[in-house]
Amino acid sequence: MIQMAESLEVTEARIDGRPIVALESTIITHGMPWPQNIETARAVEAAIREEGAVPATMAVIDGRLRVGLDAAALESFARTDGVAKLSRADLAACIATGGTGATTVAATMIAARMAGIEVFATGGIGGVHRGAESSFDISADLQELSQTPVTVVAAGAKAILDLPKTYEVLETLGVPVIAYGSDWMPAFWSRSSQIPAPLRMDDAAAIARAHATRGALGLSGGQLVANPIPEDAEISAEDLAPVIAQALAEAEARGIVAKAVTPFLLDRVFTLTEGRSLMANIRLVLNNARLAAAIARELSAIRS
Ligand code: PSU
Repeated sequence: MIQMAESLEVTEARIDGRPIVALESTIITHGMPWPQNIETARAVEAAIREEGAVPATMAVIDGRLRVGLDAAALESFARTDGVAKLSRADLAACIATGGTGATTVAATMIAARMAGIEVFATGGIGGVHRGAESSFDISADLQELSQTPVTVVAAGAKAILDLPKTYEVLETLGVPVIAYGSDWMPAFWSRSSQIPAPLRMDDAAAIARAHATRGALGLSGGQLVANPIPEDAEISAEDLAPVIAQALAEAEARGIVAKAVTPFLLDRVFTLTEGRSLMANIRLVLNNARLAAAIARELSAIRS
């Protein structure tokens, strides 16, 4: 049996039938530097509570799958160096060997499904890396969205990726990609990618109904809700293009591959934008957390 350890707050919310929003932990350990990582993790949890839902940050600590971390566990996790990055392929091995690891989008979806949580907020999902036609580097997040019934709220896929190919793969996998309040797909740090949105919805209730309807139809998999970064926080795609190109060239020159690619690129973009990318990343995660809480509230109303 898998030992899932729930935080008191999550257990109480479950008993009271209050909405719960899952959060991932790779963004804390691999996506942002200390101390902005813990500050963001706390602010995201607070935003979800303000919106009337309860946060459940997922992680594996000493072989236990944690659903919701208390303040002390969150801080010690954020301070720990060298934590493993867990996706679908390594989640079981980490639990079985008593290890400690941070959950990516894919692993967080698996944990959320086990815990009965249907809505999850993050910054940006993984996707098809640029040059994937030779490297074959495609994030396991995409497959997970096609298998696991969790609605994931993100600012689209990260702009370091090949966005057109990422959305092609999601289409092939039958994943609903819903832009929130926009006809265009967002591009993580920028509001628009110039890629038309496959679906558009303008309110949380519609997104919750679409989630519940997929379940009623017996369709496997979740939904990707792509929520554009707030206007006053965005970095223009023109400003970012040369930065991303330089970061990608450096990754190639240094032979960075597999799981190390995304954290390396995010770190280089942070340095090359003198921290602006991190400020934007924090704002978009907060924005996603609020929308996810609203969707979770609507879904709880449907379920009750
Ligand atoms: N959102 C962010 N920063 C991040 C991530 C999401 O704002 O670092 C993480 C998520 O855990 C996602 C991972 O699953 O990046 C993608 O990694 P990869 O490309 O190796 O699949």
